[in-house]
Amino acid sequence: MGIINTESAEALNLKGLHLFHYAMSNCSQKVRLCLEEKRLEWTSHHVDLTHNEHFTPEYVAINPKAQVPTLIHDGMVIIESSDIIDYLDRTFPERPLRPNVSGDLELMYRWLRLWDDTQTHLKTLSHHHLFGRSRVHQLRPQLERAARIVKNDDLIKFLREYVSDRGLSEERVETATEWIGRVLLQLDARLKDHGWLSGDFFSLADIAWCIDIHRFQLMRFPMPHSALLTWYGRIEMRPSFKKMVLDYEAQVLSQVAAGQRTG
Ligand SMILES: N[C@@H](CCC(=O)N[C@@H](CS)C(=O)NCC(=O)O)C(=O)O
Repeated sequence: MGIINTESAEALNLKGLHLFHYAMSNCSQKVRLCLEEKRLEWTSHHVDLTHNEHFTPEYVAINPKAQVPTLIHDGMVIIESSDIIDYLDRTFPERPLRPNVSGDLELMYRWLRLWDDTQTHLKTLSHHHLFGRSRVHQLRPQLERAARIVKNDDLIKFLREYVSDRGLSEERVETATEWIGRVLLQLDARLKDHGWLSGDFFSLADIAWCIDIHRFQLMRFPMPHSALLTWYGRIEMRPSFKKMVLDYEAQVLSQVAAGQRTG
């Protein structure tokens, strides 16, 4: 479980649920969707990745990995989006988002672990196909200063490669493309004869993966998977999806389109 022992007075003093998140971040979208499905009240702290707000000493004191999202519940800091949604569903059992049969529950956790392992590849393809070079200008002057305080070698390595003149390597992009292709087949195979990813109702597994499918659509990743698209179409109609995913990201996307910024 991604609990962080923080000495940040700001974090320790927060009461209730506080989410540090970014509108366009898929990991943040996943947590916002979960909060809304469970009808939980929360306080928003928007961390603008395009302005490197995740690299400020104040934020790094709360989340040393300098990533969003971070949940703070009555002073307790939890990072890692899969751990956060699991925590929310365990702590607030009303409107459960987990199957009650043990085999189905195991399957839900397997889908969440696969989601975690896919994140690095989704990040690669998001930067390659969607964000392009739009973060480079803001990141370059601040990256080495951030590298001195952030405890996240993978993130720093990724961003160094991204801001380099050469950009992300072809090998990285190819590996990500192949990975995602295989994962989409796995998801589609499950959904060919099941309505949901685990058990027989909407669960944390569906929350996590619908967010990534949305991202693949945005980047126009080929998805000729009919069962997967039918399942996604049903989730996209949920009011929670519109409120916590589409409405939040609309503003960022319009700025990307205008060539101003991205995240
Ligand atoms: N395993 C983490 C991954 C978190 C992550 O990758 N967050 C991204 C946004 S989705 C981030 O903060 N990136 C910082 C950056 O790109 O500079 C989780 O699931 O929460």
